[in-house]
Amino acid sequence: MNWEAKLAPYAQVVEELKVKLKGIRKQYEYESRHSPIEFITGRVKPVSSILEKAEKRNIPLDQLDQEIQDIAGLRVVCQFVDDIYEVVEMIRERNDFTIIDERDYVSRKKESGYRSYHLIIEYPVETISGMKNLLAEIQIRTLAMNFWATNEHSLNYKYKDKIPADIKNRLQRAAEAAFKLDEEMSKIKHEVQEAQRIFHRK
Ligand code: 0O2
Ligand code: 0O2
Repeated sequence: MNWEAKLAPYAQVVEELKVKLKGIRKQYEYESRHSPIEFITGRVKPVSSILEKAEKRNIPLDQLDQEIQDIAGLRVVCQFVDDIYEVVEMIRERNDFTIIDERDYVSRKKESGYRSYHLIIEYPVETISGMKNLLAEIQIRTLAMNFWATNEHSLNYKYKDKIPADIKNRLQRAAEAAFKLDEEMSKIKHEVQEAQRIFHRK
């Protein structure tokens, strides 16, 4: 397979969505309002990870576009838990793409301790051979959830998905601690935002 050609439209999707989501943040900044978005990252799934996932789930190579939903991946990181739902609502109201699936792992964490809100969208992208509707995954999470997920992801990589029991236990506790941190911060959200507004004006 010519992977570069295959993945080029996905790279286009990632870049376009990054511009659009960063645009939301900028608009809040111009209006000196608290942005529900702290930062955005995006990536095209590396070919090795695509092949690994395809093999693990018995996905034929001609069905990658439909079956692997996160070839184009966007991550929206927020300060507060409430911000996650604000971002979801904002995305829901857009007319430039369609949400085809959503998973709320924020209110219902995964067994690992993972929290995040996932949206799978269908995004129309123009290519030299016409318009293509491609799937993309948008993960929306707080800074604390992101910190946890990043570290857990590294450990999964290191231990090839077989994290030793004692480390798994610690990760579960760390997930609870991250959740508590989010809860505590939510309680002083207005104080923090007020301070940030004053700082921003200066
Ligand atoms: P900004 O907002 O203009 O500074 P790019 O092609 O540069 O847009 P790339 O190379 O994919 O994006 O960047 P990467 O390494 O994935 O990081 C994405 C963005 O997230 C970067 O900003 C980082 O500065 C930002 N980032 C990562 N961690 C944090 C964090 O903890 N806090 C904040 N506030 N930002 C973080 P950009 O893309 O340069 O955009
Ligand atoms: P990458 O690029 O390595 O992050 P399933 O695997 O069947 O549970 P599915 O269809 O993969 O479900 O979707 P799901 O569960 O919504 O998760 C998709 C992505 O969410 C994963 O992509 C991760 O990025 C993230 N994720 C899900 N669960 C966890 C978790 O327990 N820990 C961490 N750190 N991330 C998680 P990939 O394929 O792993 O790709």
